[in-house]
Amino acid sequence: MDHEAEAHRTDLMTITRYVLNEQSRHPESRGDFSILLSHIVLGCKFVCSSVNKAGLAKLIGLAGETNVQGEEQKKLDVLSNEVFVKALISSGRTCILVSEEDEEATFVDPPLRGRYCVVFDPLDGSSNIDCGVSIGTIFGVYMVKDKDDVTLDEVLQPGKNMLAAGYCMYGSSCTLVLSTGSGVNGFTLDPSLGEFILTHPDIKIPKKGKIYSVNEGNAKNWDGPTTKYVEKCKFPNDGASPKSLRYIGSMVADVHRTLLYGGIFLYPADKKSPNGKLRVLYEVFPMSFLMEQAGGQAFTGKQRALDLVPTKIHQRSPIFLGSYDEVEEIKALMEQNLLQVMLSPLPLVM
Ligand code: FDP
Repeated sequence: MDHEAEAHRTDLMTITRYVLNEQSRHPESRGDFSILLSHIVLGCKFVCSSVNKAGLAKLIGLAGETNVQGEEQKKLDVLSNEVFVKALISSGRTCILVSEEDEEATFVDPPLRGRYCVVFDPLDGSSNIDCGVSIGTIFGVYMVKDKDDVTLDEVLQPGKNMLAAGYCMYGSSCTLVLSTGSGVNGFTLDPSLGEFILTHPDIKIPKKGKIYSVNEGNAKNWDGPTTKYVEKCKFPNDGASPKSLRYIGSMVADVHRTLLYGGIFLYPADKKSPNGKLRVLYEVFPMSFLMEQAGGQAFTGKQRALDLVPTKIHQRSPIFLGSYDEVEEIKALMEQNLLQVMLSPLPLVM
């Protein structure tokens, strides 16, 4: 046995070590955030293990169905929600939870309350579960001033007020990408150790990208600027090469690729869905937070995504996010269109 190599293997930057290091940079910190994060990490590990076993354990049946043992089966997204709700409440550090799976927000009982609100989608991209495509958990964290006097307004805040955001992707490997407001770091689960190891330190998105990612099946209902932008990706008029199209249809996977390789991910408004499809609190905000922290941008078509003030917990918004220069282009096209609309005596055909 190569003892030296083994000893070297133990000198790893685990997510726990990373968070404790970060905590020590804030002497006033009481360690509450580190505890909260360790519970989020536990939820991710649990869901990762369930996702990996899904095909074998027949966890992918319909919620409410019974399996051969006569036990009620839980669909993976229902199970993942229960896992995260329990993990977050048992941390003793949360006061409000907003989950994609629950119509109403959960107010944690006063004896178990802490200062954090967590907004999350426990298993995003669920239409991809049955075919084994990458899916993920997305989360964002806000902090309240007074945990004994909390209202829903604590989570109806612009994304720029989030303290932290991240996602965990259950794919060919299990990768947790996190920002606590000073850059973005990626950790990969080492299944033999059961630990997330820092594998992608200080992620920076390339300033320009060669990939666009969108559901082009909706193209006939897009507005003018979106159509123009995508046309330009395919038929650039400046001598550049056309961009490649990559669309998995699972936000975590599409955003993860965008973050690492650069490019743009868009889920725009269209005539059928004027607010787009993706949810502000637990899809648009956390991903926009990560993009900005990695040097990219996120835009709703009208404003910086993180400036949006949601009025409902399950509100939707169009989103364009990714490399700085790509989002700049979309912004310019939107602005141009707005100017034309203002100057035109006749309404433009969308
Ligand atoms: P899903 O419906 O499979 O849960 O908001 C959920 C989401 O997936 C995102 O993960 C994904 O980016 C988007 O919807 C895909 O929507 P389309 O199928 O309309 O392209």
